[in-house]
Order: sequence, then structure tokens, then C-alpha cells
Amino acid sequence: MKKIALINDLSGFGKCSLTAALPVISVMGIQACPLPTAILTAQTAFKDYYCDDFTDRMDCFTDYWKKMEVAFDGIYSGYLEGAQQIEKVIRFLDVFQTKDNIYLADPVMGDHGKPYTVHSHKLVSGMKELVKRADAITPNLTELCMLTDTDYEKLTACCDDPGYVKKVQELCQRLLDDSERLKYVVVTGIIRKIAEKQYIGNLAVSSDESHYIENVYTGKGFSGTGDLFASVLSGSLVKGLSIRKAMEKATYFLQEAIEEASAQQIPPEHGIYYEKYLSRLL
Ligand code: PXL
Repeated sequence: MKKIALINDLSGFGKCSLTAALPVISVMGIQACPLPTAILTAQTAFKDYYCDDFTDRMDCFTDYWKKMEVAFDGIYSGYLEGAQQIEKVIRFLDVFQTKDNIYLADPVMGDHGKPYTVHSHKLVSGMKELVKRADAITPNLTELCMLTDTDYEKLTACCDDPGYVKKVQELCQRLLDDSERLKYVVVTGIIRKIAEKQYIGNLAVSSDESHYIENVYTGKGFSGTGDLFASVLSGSLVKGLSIRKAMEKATYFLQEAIEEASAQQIPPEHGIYYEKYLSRLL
């Protein structure tokens, strides 16, 4: 059975990180092996939450799994509780990354032009290191700007420009040029304005192809959608799907769950109604 190591946090509420990745990877017929970065009562957009930082226990997973002589077809890293955890992920990669397995790094750092936490400067430089070691990355537009030292406000100010997606593509290309290993940059949450209507799209860029898919934007960004997207992508790439098929699968899976959460006026921090659509990933 194929296996993916999931380096991410476990949040009681928010339908993000491990609570998103575990069901998605499992329904895709792949064994999900979680390595928690933190355990939270709820994700950080909630007003009040308790967080147990797992930094000092992450190496136990690496060491015990090494002693067990297990191997992984995929490695997927997401939310990290701070810059120190970058070293832990690199240590994990030094043990478990091979030339054939697929490492997807989701550089979770912020959204809507803002970082999630205050200690972001060191985290950004650490994420840049992880990006260089990854086969695929799934930044949202905010994170792509952080990784390429681009001014988010300036970039998004021209979101109604016909060359907007091309500009984003050029930023992706820069990351591909900077790494020997990186094959795919998949950017989520690209919002465009055309004739007063808003659209949200995802862009996949590799050295020889690029694909863009977009839908009408409901105006709300829900918790966990980026994590669900990255989970489908990680599972799909491990199963050998092309990047285009992987992105289509992820988009198709998420679209109605987002619309349903929007129609039911679920508060964005609670996440979307993805459970109903898991069978689409079978
Ligand atoms: O969905 C990204 C994410 C993951 N984990 C935690 C978060 C967030 C985004 O806010 O707070 C704990």
C-alpha cells in the first residue's frame, strides 16, 4: 500500500491541516501517516485557542519511523508552528526523501496579503529552503508573494489586467528556475475581476506546461480549502496522475463544498462541507 507522511497540525475545529488531509489521503486509497507539528483546540483564526507546540517531539517520529525501517511514496508538509520546525522537516527529509518519492511542500504562512503569525520573517526564509527540496508546492497568492519577495498589494492592484495571470506565472517560473528538484508550482486563490464580476482560480506551472482553472468567486475564503486542495494534489501525484488531472480533481472536489458552505452561511473559520464530497475522490 502506498504511504504518505503528513507533517501538519491537528486542529479540533477549522477542518484544516490533518483533519483535512487524513480523510482525503485515506479515501484515495493511500495510507496516511501523521507527524503532528502542533495540537490545537481550534485553528488560529478562532478568537481563542490552546496550542500544544510539538517542535520538541517531531524528531521522535523521525527516529522511531527510521528504526521501523518504513518508507514513504510521498511526503506532504503543511502548517509549521515556527521557524524551528523547518529544521525538523529538513531532518525528516534527510532520512526519508528519495529521488523517486514525491515531496509536496505547502508553504502555509498567510492569506489575503497578511501573514498568519508574527514570527513570519524567519519562517519565510525557512520555507524558501523547503521549496528548493520539494517536487511540488502549493502556495496561495499571498505565500507566492512572500516566497518571491513580491509586493502583494502592488501585484493584486492589477487583477483586472489581461496580463495578470501571466505575471503570476512569471513568479512561479522564478521559483522553478531556482531549484533543481522543483517540478510543479500550483498557486491557489488568484482572484480576477472581469466586467465587475469576480473569479477565483488556480494556476499550475511546470517548465513545459501551464494550466489555469477558474470559477466564480463567492467572496468568502474558507478555512482549510488550501489544505484540502494540497491533500488531493499530494495523493494524485503519488498515484501518478498528471498535474493537470490532479488540479482538476482537486478543483472539482472543492467547488460544490465551498458553494454549499457559502449558501449555508457557515462562518469561514469553520471550514467547508467537504465530507459530503469525499466519494468523488474514490
Ligand atoms: O489552513 C491553514 C492553517 C493550518 N493550521 C492552522 C492554521 C491555519 C490557518 O490559519 O491556523 C493551525
